[in-house]
Amino acid sequence: VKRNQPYRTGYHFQPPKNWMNENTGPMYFNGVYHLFYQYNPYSPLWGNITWGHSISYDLIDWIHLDIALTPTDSNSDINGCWSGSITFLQGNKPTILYTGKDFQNHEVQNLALPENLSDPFLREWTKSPLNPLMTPINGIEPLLFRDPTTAWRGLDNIWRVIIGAEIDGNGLAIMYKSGDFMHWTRSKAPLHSSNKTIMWECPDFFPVGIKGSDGDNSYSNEDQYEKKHALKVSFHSHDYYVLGQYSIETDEFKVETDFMDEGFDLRLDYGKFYASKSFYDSEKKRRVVWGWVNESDSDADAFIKGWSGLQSFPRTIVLSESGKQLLQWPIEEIKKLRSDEKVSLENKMLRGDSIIEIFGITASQADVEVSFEVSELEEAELMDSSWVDPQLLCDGKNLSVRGKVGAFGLLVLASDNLTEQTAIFFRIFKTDKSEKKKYVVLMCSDQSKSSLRNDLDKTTYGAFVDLDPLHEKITLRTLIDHSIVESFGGEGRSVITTRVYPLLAINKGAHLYVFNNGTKSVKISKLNAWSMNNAKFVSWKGEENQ
Ligand code: DQQ
Repeated sequence: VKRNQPYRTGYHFQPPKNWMNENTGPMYFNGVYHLFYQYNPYSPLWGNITWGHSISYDLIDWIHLDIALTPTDSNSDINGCWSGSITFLQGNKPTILYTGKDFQNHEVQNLALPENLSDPFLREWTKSPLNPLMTPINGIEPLLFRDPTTAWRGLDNIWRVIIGAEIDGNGLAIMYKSGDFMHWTRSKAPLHSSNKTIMWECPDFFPVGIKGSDGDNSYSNEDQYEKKHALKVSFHSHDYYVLGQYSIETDEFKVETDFMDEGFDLRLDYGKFYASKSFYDSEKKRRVVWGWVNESDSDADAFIKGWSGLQSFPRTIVLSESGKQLLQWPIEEIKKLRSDEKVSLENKMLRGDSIIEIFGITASQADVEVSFEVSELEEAELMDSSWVDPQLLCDGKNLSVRGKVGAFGLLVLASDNLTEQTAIFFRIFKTDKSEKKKYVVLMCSDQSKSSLRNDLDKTTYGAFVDLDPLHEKITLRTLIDHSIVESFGGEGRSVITTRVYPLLAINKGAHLYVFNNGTKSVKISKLNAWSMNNAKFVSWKGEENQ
């Protein structure tokens, strides 16, 4: 049914209808990418959770298959098939470990295997008769024990997996071990824990190469010295991560900085992006991550639209050159979607208080890359040492506040009279000369004027970007897709994803601008913007879904 759907996406993944939350168990197997996701087949609100299943050959176009896992068994999952992960067992056999809600609503961990490995789409999955394999005993809270990661094998050939939990009010990743993947024993020590957070949902634990993108899950002896590990966990509505050294001999994970440490707020995304999960793409030798981007409109709106929830565009994830953080970037396949409608600018001065419209592309479905240079850095406003929260800073210093170096950036999904606009911008501050870092780059995504509608969450988001504007260009890549805006600052050092629901700035009514609201000039070194074609979403019975 083609209804008027201004907020449905053109190239971000979504099922034909109903509720979707996080992706769970992405994988690449025998030439096919699989995406499973938390899915309510009956309603556009959360509930009746099953594993939706879609496949793709290129992570761009998708075929929706039948549901892979539904609640069936009173002792293991009758109240929901919640999140989990894929692990490849010996002989390259994919298996699912997932959390089930049993008849008492207790959270337990279960196993499922493909019914027929020669089916290229792996449409049917069979649950193990041994389920549940792990139950909340020995002090584990029965309602706070879920989301097993991809398991990995140590040099002793024993499998390890971690599971998100909360004990005594603290978040932790409990470790379990098994020789046969069926019988699991809880390790005394968790992989990691924190007394500064609540429940850890959807942990993700993976190696990141010091050089390049090697995020493979298999280990050799040297690996532990050459690779760092990232532990991502989801709490307080965001996906936080830490980096550290993991020893496959002792299972110790020594973190470099810890969750909620002052001054080290490492997140995969500083906007709307939760319960993400990554996988190792053995074909392209890279690690790819997806996050759940939920709605900012109301439950009543969900019924009008008939759906809720998006996946971010898949991103590669690598360790930065500095080794201090992760970098994310839209997978290269995105280029296939760029249409011939392209606009470019080069070396254009943007004076203080000026705005340029970028004509000639479909601004409601676009990919925009822009880089800025600032010559009058010395003139930047002084950073106050009490400004530690970038989100607050973006909120207080929003567009109505005139700065010196910045705000400059993009206005996306803007109406022609600018009454609606989503602003993604930078501001640069100078720190005290005695400090090592002379400039601070703030990146903001301001949704406060994104729609003339009022019944929306229009939170402004912000992040610091770890770049030196004295020696580097300030770059921004923004993916615009009707109601989702994903912005990558500083080559993927800080990412902010948001949801917006304009009334006027929809389809052909959407405009794109570059602006400089500061008093100092900035130079647009380069801007490229493309209209994006639609990705193809079909159900395997052949109907077009979007
Ligand atoms: N969503 C799942 C849980 C997970 C939570 C249930 C995070 O397994 O902890 O749909 O969004």
